[in-house]
Amino acid sequence: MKTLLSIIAASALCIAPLIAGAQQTVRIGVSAPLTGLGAANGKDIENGVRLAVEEANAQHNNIGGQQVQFELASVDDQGDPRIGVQVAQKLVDDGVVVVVGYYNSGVALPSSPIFARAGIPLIDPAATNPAITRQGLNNVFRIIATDTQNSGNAGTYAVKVTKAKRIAVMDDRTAFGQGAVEEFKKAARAAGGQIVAEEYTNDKAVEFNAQLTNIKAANADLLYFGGLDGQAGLIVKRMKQLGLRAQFVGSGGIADSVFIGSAGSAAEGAMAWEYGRPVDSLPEGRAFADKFKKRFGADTLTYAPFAYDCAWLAITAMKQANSVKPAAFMQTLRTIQYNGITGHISFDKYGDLNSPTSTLYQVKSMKWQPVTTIGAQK
Ligand code: ABU
Repeated sequence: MKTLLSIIAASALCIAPLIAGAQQTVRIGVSAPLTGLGAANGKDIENGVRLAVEEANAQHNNIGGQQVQFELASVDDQGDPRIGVQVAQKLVDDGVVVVVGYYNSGVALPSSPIFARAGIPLIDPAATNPAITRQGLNNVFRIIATDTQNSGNAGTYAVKVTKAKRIAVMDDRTAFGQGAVEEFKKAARAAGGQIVAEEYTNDKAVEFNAQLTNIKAANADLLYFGGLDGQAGLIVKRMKQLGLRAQFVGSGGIADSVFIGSAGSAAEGAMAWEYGRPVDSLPEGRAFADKFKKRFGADTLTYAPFAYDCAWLAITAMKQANSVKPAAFMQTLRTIQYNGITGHISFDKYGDLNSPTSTLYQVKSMKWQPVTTIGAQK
């Protein structure tokens, strides 16, 4: 009897700490460019997720009967498709249950099938090429308007509202830039617009003399650029130097401080179509921007609110499914109704937003100011 009691006491001693302190670590992956040309936006995305993870951990969530500690597992994809594929596999090997990514559409496209094969949901805060959600994968969700929507709005608006008569386009030959310009052209032509010049560069170029000279010679009154902030800034600077007075309109990923820093005083008057609604028009937008600045000592660029929403969306799906198993909470994601910082989130059959929005901004007094918002996301 004495021996039996000793065994029971010893077993209880072993089990008790497990019950009291039962905790599991749940890894949330992030893939974004943390070095190189897109690093500022990549850090913005990473920090958006970091903030959500820190807030969730402060809540001491219990999911599936266990205390959950969320852990950020971020990788630097350098905005390079080949590196992106390698680090996607690393995230899978490290046991992440969900991934927030990408900044670059050109990285999202080849990397997303890796998560699909591993049964891991990918929630996209920033990469907007429409094909990302049209690959026949069942694990991809995107909480931001696509370029069919954003650049489509841009094309219609350029013809119908700006009344541009002679439109030039230029892109950076990335999946994003080229895709955005294609969507713009389709919409502009459908609205009766005339494309008088089509130029391209590459995403590393810093000199655009030849293309802008051609656009000037074509007597264009509007230039739509498919590319990103730093390069767009250099383009408007060169436009000014060449006396090219066409209205500059950017395709997304441009209305931020990186563009203004790059363009200097030539930024004044530039326009860009961005995804979602202006932060200050969102019920919790200002509070989010303030807490982000307090935590990281810097203003958000464009994508931190979307990345924050991606992470909270995943955590909310885990809580609703009462499971951190990807197969379980991925089902919940498909039908979720979630009110995020960026607006209401629910998905269509492709994993895209049911009600996307996009906003036209213009630099006035060296600040990006909203001009108009299209779409119904509340
Ligand atoms: N959507 C703007 C960020 C760049 C990209 O999609 O590649």
